[in-house]
Amino acid sequence: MKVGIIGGGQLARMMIQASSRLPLDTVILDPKKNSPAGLIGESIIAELNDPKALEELSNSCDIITYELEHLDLEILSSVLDPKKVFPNLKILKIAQDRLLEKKYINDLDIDTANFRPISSIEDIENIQFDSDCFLKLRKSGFDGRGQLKVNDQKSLITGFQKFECLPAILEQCIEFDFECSIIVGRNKSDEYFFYPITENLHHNGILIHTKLLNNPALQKQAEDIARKIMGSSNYIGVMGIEFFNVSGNLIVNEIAPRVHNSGHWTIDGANCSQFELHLRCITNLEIPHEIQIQDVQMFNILGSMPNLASLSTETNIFIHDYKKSPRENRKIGHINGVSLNNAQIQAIKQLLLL
Ligand code: AIR
Repeated sequence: MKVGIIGGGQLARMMIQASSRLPLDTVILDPKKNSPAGLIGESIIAELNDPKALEELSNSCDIITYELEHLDLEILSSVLDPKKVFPNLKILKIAQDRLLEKKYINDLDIDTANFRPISSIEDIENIQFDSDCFLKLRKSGFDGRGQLKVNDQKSLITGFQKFECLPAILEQCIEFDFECSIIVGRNKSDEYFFYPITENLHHNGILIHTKLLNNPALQKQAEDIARKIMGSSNYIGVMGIEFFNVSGNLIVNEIAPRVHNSGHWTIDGANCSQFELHLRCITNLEIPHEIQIQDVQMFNILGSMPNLASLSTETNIFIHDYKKSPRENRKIGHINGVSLNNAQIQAIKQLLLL
């Protein structure tokens, strides 16, 4: 069986690495010859929305998945056989658009931050601010891009103009205790595999550190929310759901219809990584019925690769280099540490300037 992956970034790279344990072949579609995934696997080199290349991918594969959500849905729908695409294009459409996403989640009786659509300067005229808000582009923003904090009409108008008056939402800032997420897989037989929720620390909207949360009450809430979202959308594959924890109540921040950065710890800390789980779910390979988890944490490497030689001899520290060129704040690798001692945590934080 062959799986086609749209996109050749680090998420595709880690899926290819996981596929070596499975009876599967993979091919990616990416415009760059030396994309992180293209460096280790077969690729079709073309733009992600090139209809001919998508058709080639579709014809040569039994199953199609994607590793980023900012894709041209019209082209995907016209070229790909929807029976082959997982997660389905309906949930991709929702996850691509912050307004549709929030409405979808609220319609399931799940809480999000309060929001309102902003499509024109007129929409801003009657807005009264009683707290800080975020102006967020409806489409194409991730890792803190396409977001601005605003606290009055003037800053909102300036922000909206900075975003070229593109469709946006105004979202109330949530005063949370901490941010957390769950990674969940669901297969075609409606079986679920839940990882433990993790607490996530962000810097300027970019994830920097993830550690396991042992909190049965929050875990149950997160699993219930995941079941509602994934069951109602007939979701097949792995999904990441990000939350704000407000006094023990989980509020959904956003969903990712793919493997997710806050699940990278699963490579070295679980019996089945999120990448393997995703491939198993979408190809109908059996998924594990029991979960075995180690005490693991994950640190993102942003910008450029520091000299990590001092860590490479530690047998409980695993360095993952995506082989990307350096760029400010770019996710270029991560470190997983199993049962780290305090000295090791300090050493990692120092090397990564955290
Ligand atoms: N990605 C997808 N959605 C969010 C993220 N972080 C991953 C995918 C994608 C890559 O980040 O693997 O291909 C793009 O990273 P960059 O640094 O090239 O923008």
